[in-house]
Amino acid sequence: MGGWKIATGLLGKAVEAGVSEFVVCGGAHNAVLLEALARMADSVKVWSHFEERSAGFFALGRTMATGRPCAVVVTSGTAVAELLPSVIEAFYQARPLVLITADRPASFTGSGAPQSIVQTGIFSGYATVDLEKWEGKSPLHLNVELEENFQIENHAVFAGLEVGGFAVDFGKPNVGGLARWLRERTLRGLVVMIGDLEPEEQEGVFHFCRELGAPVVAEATSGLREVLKHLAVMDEDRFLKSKPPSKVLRLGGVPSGRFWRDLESMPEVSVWSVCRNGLRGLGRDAEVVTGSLERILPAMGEIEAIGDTAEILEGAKARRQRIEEALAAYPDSEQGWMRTLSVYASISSGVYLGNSLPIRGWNAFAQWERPVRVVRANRGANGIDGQISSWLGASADEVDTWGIFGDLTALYDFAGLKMLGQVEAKGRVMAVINNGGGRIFDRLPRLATMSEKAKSWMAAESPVDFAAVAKAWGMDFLRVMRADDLDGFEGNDCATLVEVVPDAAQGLCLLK
Ligand SMILES: Cc1ncc(C[n+]2csc(CCOP(=O)(O)OP(=O)(O)O)c2C)c(N)n1
Repeated sequence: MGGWKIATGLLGKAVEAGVSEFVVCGGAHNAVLLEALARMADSVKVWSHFEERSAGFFALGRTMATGRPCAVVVTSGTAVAELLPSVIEAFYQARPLVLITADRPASFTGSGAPQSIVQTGIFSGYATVDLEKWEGKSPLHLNVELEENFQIENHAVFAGLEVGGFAVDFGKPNVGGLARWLRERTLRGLVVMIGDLEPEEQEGVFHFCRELGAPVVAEATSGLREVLKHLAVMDEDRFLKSKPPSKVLRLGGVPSGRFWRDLESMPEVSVWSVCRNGLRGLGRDAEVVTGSLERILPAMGEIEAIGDTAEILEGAKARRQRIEEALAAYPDSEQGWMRTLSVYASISSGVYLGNSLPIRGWNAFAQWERPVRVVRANRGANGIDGQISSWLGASADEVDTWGIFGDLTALYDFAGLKMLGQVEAKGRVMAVINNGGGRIFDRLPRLATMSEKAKSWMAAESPVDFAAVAKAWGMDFLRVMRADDLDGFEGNDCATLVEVVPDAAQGLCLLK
């Protein structure tokens, strides 16, 4: 069969399986796929990139925004290998990222010919290769052998092709077991931890938590942090470690906070998770109910309110007060900056948090008054790669949208800024917290025992002129050090890079 027929046939199948957006990175070996896509451009959306690692993450961002499959189309060789990080992230987030990779004809495989590597199965268990059995809730790899030369045979191959739906079947989750476990009374009670939620899951989880009345740790990415404020534990990492509950119910993605990790060494705490990817998120024993929350929670029937939570919630008020006082005293600390940025971002259309420290900072220090429903992050495998791209993909159509990134995290993905030319730029703000490298490691207890040399390798300080980066990509630029430097700030018609330089000394005072 000619290359044209193979290419159009494959793209047609992808469309039938529900793919309506493609991110293309060109090369000689996938040129036929690009040409075929150019001829179907009215029925599908095509984004164009040059760097495959970023493109994979941009496509992942699109799946976050639309809930539908998005494909990335790349040439052969290491271009395919560049997709591995986004495939892994998509696997753990249970997102339908589709990899369409051009391969050389079979005779080239393993021959050492240019740009010929072994591509079949390169993503191992992270991507299925069987389109027929694919359920649309994980990565799919379509590797296709193509000749370099092709002849265009039929201009209207895609006429009448409908974008398919994709059915998700979660099988039979153990809802009865979960309901019984919830009803069991225990000495030290229950805490609900809520991670990333899909937009359609938020409403049900909100009502469930309100009826249950148990103390809650709601991550920003749940979209429920502010509306469940009256149940919030506050300063939970410290508090829950000192007074662990008997039971933890996790809803949605894996929580970012310290206490979730502490659960590894607390086998006496019984943990149940309800999540889409069916992974328990802990190395130790724990129960999992697999499925989307809007399906599982109603199946549990009536929810009985949990009693005796007054002590925890009363204590939470005092803990909240302490945090407010510290933020008022040290507004230019990194924590103070998270508060300030959250006030601006809370009147935007949504915010993306690029790495662990901004996520934890937002969870603990962001404003509590205005509900922020759209808070996104990549928490599948917690990589700091591809973050700018995921943000741009997830918010591509949105005006007034914010992304907050660590300086090292931003550095990983400058190539991702290429997409600024194709996404909505109005009011877009990329805030970079420039604290001189990976400061999250300052909190590692074992750091105290390490040599100065090794510590400097951990932080990986890399002086970067962010003004020059902004200029290179046509962004406005602003550098701020004191909280009031941002007074009166409004987004522009083009994207703005805001470099935030927190006061490290204030941060140290605040943490005391
Ligand atoms: C791809 C990848 N490499 C390394 C890590 C380990 N890691 C986690 S956080 C971090 C440092 C992040 O630094 P920065 O973006 O400056 O943020 P900060 O911690 O200072 O907020 C590193 C290297 C990772 N998560 N992902």
